[in-house]
Amino acid sequence: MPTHSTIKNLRVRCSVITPPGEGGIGVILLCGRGAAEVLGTCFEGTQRGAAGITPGRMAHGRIMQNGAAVDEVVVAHSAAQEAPVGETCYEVNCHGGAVAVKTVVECFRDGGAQVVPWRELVRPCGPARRLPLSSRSIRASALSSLPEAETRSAVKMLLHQGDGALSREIAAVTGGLKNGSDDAQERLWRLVRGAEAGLAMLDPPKVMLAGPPNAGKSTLLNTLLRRERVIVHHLPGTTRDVVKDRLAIGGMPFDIMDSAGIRSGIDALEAVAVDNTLRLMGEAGTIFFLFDIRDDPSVVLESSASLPPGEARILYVANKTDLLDAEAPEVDCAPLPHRAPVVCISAKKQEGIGKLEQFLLAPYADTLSLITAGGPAVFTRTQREILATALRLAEEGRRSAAAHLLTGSGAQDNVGQ
Ligand SMILES: Nc1nc2c(ncn2[C@@H]2O[C@H](COP(=O)(O)OP(=O)(O)OP(=O)(O)O)[C@@H](O)[C@H]2O)c(=O)[nH]1
Ligand SMILES: [Mg+2]
Repeated sequence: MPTHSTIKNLRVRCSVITPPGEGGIGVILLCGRGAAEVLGTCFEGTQRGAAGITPGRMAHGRIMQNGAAVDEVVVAHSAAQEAPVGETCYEVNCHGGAVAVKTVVECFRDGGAQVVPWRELVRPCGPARRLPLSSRSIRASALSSLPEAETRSAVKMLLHQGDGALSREIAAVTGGLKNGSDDAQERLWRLVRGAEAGLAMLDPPKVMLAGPPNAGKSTLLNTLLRRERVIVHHLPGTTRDVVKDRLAIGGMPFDIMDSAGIRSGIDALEAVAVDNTLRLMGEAGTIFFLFDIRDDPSVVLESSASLPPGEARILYVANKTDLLDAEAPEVDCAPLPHRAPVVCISAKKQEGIGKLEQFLLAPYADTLSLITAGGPAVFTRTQREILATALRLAEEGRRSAAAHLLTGSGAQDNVGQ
């Protein structure tokens, strides 16, 4: 029997491939050279053990943890040609309850398997994998990405790409590059530029609401989500944990995070919450930095000093304009770090919210309407990399090399579709 560390060296991976949540059945893939050994650590077959489940066969049995059965399962050994070369691959069908699935995964992990995201195990195989721009590969990627699409627009976008919108455009670009057509490079540039929107539809950009305590961050989160998601209170320091939720604007999903107000001289618990806020702020693509429009500038200056220096798009949001006697004054952001624009809103009265939504959509606005109307969209990083390299070649005047790269990546399959 191999030891735990030998199994680890055999890089056995497991992943749940059914959607999260309660369901009738949960399916876990267990793959790798030592998959039989990992299965053997916890599978008790009714008629045969793990070693007896030969390729193409199935076995019924129980998954055991600390001597007790945790679930009843049916294990299928994938036919050899479906598994990556040299690997054993089992499909373990267990009961679909979230706890059952989680416990079976735990048993495999304890047996030496590494838990990986499902996309690492479920990939188009064969020629499609080697030719990422072939119509077959694009279709396979689009369909296998459907479970990740969390907005209607993302689903529509993938279905259009599965139907050939991207393949046809790549074929037209490739043909144009070969025959010297003027607009081929322009069309290629549009594909590469629009990739950000296609990718963001499946991997929503992170937006952080940050700023001093009591600025109205939680109120703004509720207003953007149009429901009472988080507690709002007049006492500063209300929010401790970062709260994340999904927001869709014009069909584009965003992960929006409310956070603890940034300030110093606080108790140990709040200090942990602030540290957490600062860490997550570094991961956000967009930061709305809120402050009370009536705040003393020194308060705003102190907390804005913690804004990360990185690539994030920052928008200063002067909130609570409804509490001003007169029209909102011009807010001078010059002393604040980062050259960022400022908008005035009232989160409570839902005024000025459209400006925030426009700011979020701005990087995608051009391509979003095209994509939602069924146009071509680049939706994987590999597609973007190849197309960006082809564009660079075309810009250097090497049009036939660019066409060659696209053809070599599978684009020739698309011609005539
Ligand atoms: N008048 C008015 N009050 C607001 C507005 N936005 C928030 N408030 C009030 O300001 C107080 C603080 O709001 P929160 O949303 O909890 O502020 P926060 O930034 O999340 O505060 P912490 O979680 O403590 O960091 C509450 O009493 C809100 O009702 C606004 O636009 N106008
Ligand atoms: Mg709050």
